[in-house]
Amino acid sequence: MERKEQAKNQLKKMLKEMSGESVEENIGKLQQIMAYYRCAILEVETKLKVLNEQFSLENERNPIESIRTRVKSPDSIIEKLGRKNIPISLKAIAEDLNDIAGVRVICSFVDDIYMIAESLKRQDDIVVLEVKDYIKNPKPNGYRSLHLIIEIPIFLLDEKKKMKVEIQLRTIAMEFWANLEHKLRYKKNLDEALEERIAEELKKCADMSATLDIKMQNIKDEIDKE
Ligand code: 0O2
Repeated sequence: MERKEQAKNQLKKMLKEMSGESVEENIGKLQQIMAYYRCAILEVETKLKVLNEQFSLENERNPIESIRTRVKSPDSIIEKLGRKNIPISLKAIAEDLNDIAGVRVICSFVDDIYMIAESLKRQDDIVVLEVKDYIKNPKPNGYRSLHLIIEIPIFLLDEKKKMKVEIQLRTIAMEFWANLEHKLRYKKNLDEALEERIAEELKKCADMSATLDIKMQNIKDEIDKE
């Protein structure tokens, strides 16, 4: 099925599952909320590009390797609300999920992650609602990243709206591991023993990637001292 068609069907499915509200009433409102999230992503992306530009002017290198953005898919919204036992509604989509708008920032070095995060936190139109530091405290499976949930204003024709955006900051090594782990997690129907062994192997890979990040950071620090 074509991607556009698939997205439309997912959207219809979500609207049908909204209790007590008709599809016709909701479609416009839902499209509007999603557009607001897309605007919030644009704001955050611009801020990140400005920081990257300024830093590279002063230091002759880019701390940000790449930026990826996404608005959460309807299927993923349904799955997450289900996981959190929250009934599907427009209110839940507007207020209860923190990561409908997602921005992923891939940095060169671990220090760059904290430098970019601190810089964003200092901006006076951003409110940091939550910080999850899975770099200092990795998840038991080895997942590492710095997550910020922020609130950022978007300026519309005649109003200002505060939107939540999840920013995930990671190094290239963290991104490599998280992407492969994510893909492997979707391989279902593995027998229990094999699943356990794979989890152990993935944890070892996560530890290796953490060591690699430390080594690369140390090399950079040594060169910077010269
Ligand atoms: P997707 O498809 O990436 O959107 P919260 O959002 O705070 O209410 P949650 O989901 O437990 O609750 O938050 P957390 O732990 O900060 O994780 C949010 C996101 O981080 C996930 O979004 C993933 O993108 C990523 N993530 C977290 N743990 C892992 C992990 O073990 N492996 C990988 N590969 N990614 C992880 P979603 O909604 O799960 O998925």
